[in-house]
Amino acid sequence: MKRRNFFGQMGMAISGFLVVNSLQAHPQNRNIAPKRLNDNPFSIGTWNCPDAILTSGQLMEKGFPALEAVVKGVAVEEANEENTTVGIGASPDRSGCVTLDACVMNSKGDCGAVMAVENIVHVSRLAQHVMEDTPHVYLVGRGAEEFAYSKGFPKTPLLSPAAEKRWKVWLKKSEFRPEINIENHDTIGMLCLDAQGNLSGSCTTSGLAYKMKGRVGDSPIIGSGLFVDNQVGAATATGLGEAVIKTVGSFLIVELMRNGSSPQNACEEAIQRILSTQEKKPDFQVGFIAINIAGEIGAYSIHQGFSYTYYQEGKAINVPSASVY
Ligand code: SD4
Repeated sequence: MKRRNFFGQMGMAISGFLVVNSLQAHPQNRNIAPKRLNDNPFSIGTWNCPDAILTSGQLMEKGFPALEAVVKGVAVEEANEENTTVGIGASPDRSGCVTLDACVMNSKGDCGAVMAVENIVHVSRLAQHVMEDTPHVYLVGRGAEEFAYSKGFPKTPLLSPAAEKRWKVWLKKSEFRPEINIENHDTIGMLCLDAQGNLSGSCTTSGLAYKMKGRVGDSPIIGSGLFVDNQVGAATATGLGEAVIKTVGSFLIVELMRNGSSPQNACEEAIQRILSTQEKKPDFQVGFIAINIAGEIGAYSIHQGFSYTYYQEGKAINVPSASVY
């Protein structure tokens, strides 16, 4: 065995041990995964996003398809100025400019995404337009913004006074390092399963606070921040996008489910894959959520603090995710 392979496998074995160990350390987190009841609409979103989840669930109860439910659901957070990682009010990049990323994917496997978009609040809806009204999947920057105006989106400055104030405080030290606390990660990834058994998903974010100008993370990248396969299930991610992109996390989870893994095991294996590339305990967070077509869900993260919200019988329920550490 080559030395590099040996250490690679040792690393995987060690991180496998950490996963098992920490699961034993947090057993209360393991039996929480709820399941869709009968054929009722079901939706699940990253972090504590009750209004967004309620919106999506109630729309599906009224007969709206999963795609409309997911886009209208995440729009609640895009319009929420208090959410510092999505839509209006989000933290800017280092130059003080708020740029948004989003993608959508429907039950037919169609997808669309926009990246580094300025002045547009509802970028998930814009991604849907890219999917439905253009021959392309990705539109970025100025091109995406101009496309939005051609579709009637209003021009809206995204930097709120509160976000500008936070940025000015940050500028004093200008220290950039990924943070793992909940405040710095509330990108919304949402997966909806409608009464017809069709799945759709969306992921929308401003990315990491004070990122380099032009930086794009995993959230709008199909297969990394989101993947949907109506025959199998869907997954979405939050956290340090660079780590998710390197392991194509959401696609990996769907492929693991295709090969028989439960959503929970698939999320755990995707986190394990990230850990296997790390020499020491990572100082960044990644969290995944997943759903299969039977309506079973899974969630897993590197560090404690990640949570997810799901819709069931008219309620949005927030649950802490199991984690490695
Ligand atoms: C990114 N994954 O741009 C996003 C950040 C995130 O909550 O999830 N924040 O890397």
